[in-house]
Formats: sequence, C-alpha cells, structure tokens
Amino acid sequence: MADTRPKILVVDDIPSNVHVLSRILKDDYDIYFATDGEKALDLVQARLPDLVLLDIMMPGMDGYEVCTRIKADPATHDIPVIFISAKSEVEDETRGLEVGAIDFITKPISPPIVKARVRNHLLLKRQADLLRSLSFLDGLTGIANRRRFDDTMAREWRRCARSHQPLSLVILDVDHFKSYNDHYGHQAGDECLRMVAAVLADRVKRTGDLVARYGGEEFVCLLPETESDGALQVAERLRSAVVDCAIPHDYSPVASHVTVSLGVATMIPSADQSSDQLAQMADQLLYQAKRGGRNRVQG
Ligand code: GH3
Ligand code: MG
Ligand code: MG
Ligand code: MG
Repeated sequence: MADTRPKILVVDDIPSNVHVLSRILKDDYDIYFATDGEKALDLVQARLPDLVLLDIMMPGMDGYEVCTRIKADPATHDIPVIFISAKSEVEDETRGLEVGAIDFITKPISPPIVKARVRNHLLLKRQADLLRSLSFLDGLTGIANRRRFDDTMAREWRRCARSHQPLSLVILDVDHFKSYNDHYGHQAGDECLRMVAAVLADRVKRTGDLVARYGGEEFVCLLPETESDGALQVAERLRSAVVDCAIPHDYSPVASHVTVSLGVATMIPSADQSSDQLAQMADQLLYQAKRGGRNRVQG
C-alpha cells in the first residue's frame, strides 16, 4: 500500500548526496528532499515525515539549527532525526545528539548500514507512535481517555481565548449505575459503559469535537466554537440516543432502561481564567440535573 509507506525527508545541500540516499531508500520508502534548511523545515511541517536524514554543513541554516527547530515544535518534536555528515569529530557527533538527533552517520556512507539503521529507527518510531496513541485511549471503551481530554481542553482553551470563540463542555453521568452493577454484575456494567461510549462517539462527529471517558461512569464532550444553544442540542441528542439504546435497567427508579444526566456549560475562555472553571460549572449543572430527577439535560 503506497500511502502507508514510511516517509523519509533527505536534506543535503549537495544534490548528488540527496540522489545517492534516495537511490538506496526509494524502493522501501517515500522520499522527499530539500537542499537547504528553510525548505527542510517547510517540508517537515507539511509532510510530517517519519524520519529525517539531515546534513550538517549547509549554506544558511545549518543542520544543527534545523534539528533544534524540529525538536522545539511540539507538532514535530517526535520525528526522529539522523545526522549524515562529513563532520566526524567527537564534538560534532556529541553536539548532534545533544540537539536531539537519534543517531549520527559519517560520510562517506555505507549503503547497507544506512539502510539497516533507517529500518531500525523506523521500527522504533512505529512502536513509539503506537504506544503514544494507546496512551490516549481508554482501555475499557476504546474512546479517548482523561489524559487526551485534559490535553485537548488545555489546547482548545488557549485557542478559543485567542479567537474569542465560545467553548462548551458537556459532562454526562450514567444514572443509578451502582445499582446496575449490584444487580447485573460488574462485567455487565463494563459492557453497559462500552455501549454508552459507542453511542456517544457515534453521535458526536463534527471535526474538532471530542468525546472522552472522564472517569468511572462519567463521560465528557468538548465542543469548541459552540454556543450554549448548540451545546444544549448536542446534549439532548446524546441523552435521547442513550434512551434509544434501551439497555435494560430494571432497578432504576427513573426508567426501565439505562439513562444519563448531563450538565452543559459554555464560556468564552480568557487567558487569565482556567479551564477548571468550565469543568466546575458543568459539574454543578450535572448535579442539578441529578437533583431535578435524572435523565435530563441541565444548561
Ligand atoms: P447517580 O445516578 O447519582 O449517578 O448514581 P450512581 O449509582 O450512578 O452513582 P455512584 O457514584 O454512587 O456510582 C457509580 C458507580 O459506577 C460505582 C462504581 O462501582 C461504578 N463504576 C465506575 N467505574 C466503573 C467501571 O469501569 N466498570 C463498572 N462496571 N462500574 C464502574
Ligand atoms: Mg553539506
Ligand atoms: Mg458518577
Ligand atoms: Mg452515576
């Protein structure tokens, strides 16, 4: 599959060097190339390669500077960089590793060694990517977890503060879930949480929105650039979607099936406030929805 081949960016000011490396690697990887530092950084941003092979001595911005910038940007920080350079002093290699490179290969290169090192580093990169993506997923339900929510909340809070856009948060809690567990068993409880998560994920699809498991039997839905009215509509849609699932709950005083209560808060974020305020507001409204009889949305 051509589109899943790893992408490698080759950076060298001497075109014949680029050519040699491309020839060694092009059968197994998609190769991009740049002959100066600025173009290399543009391509790193645009293509997000899986690996960068980077020359050091180049006119203008040198390889150390390119690597430093790649590592300084959170969006590109995790892309491995290998220096390939004619500089071979201990200080050169040390400096390369200190600015964040994962490896250092000296010219003239040996094609089989370059190939083998590239393969090994790409393997490590793939494993690291997999672990990173798993670390943001909830093990029980497969949707985003609390860590992912906290990250996204912090980012969206800053972004909406800059653009003066509203940010809405829905907190959702399964009603009488303790008695569900007590009567149907913990495994059935787990299955119920999986079903609720799947329904929520299915109903919140707009790009930029996030559904996550907040903890226990609580879920959150973060809605950037969404006014209060829109967020209330989303929440009502989620409430009725869970009802439509008709998961039997014979021991709920609210209904004969599983229901949820939801609190919905909206703020226009500002830099001098914390996103905790939004979460606290939504939590208090959830509490009101519970006190008001459950199976309802409180804005
Ligand atoms: P309320 O309507 O006020 O929300 O009542 P509740 O019973 O849902 O609230 P409570 O906080 O008393 O109980 C929550 C229960 O959720 C207790 C806990 O054992 C259960 N729970 C939390 N996480 C999990 C989980 O991962 N799996 C299962 N099966 N149960 C869980
Ligand atoms: Mg050079
Ligand atoms: Mg709860
Ligand atoms: Mg509950």
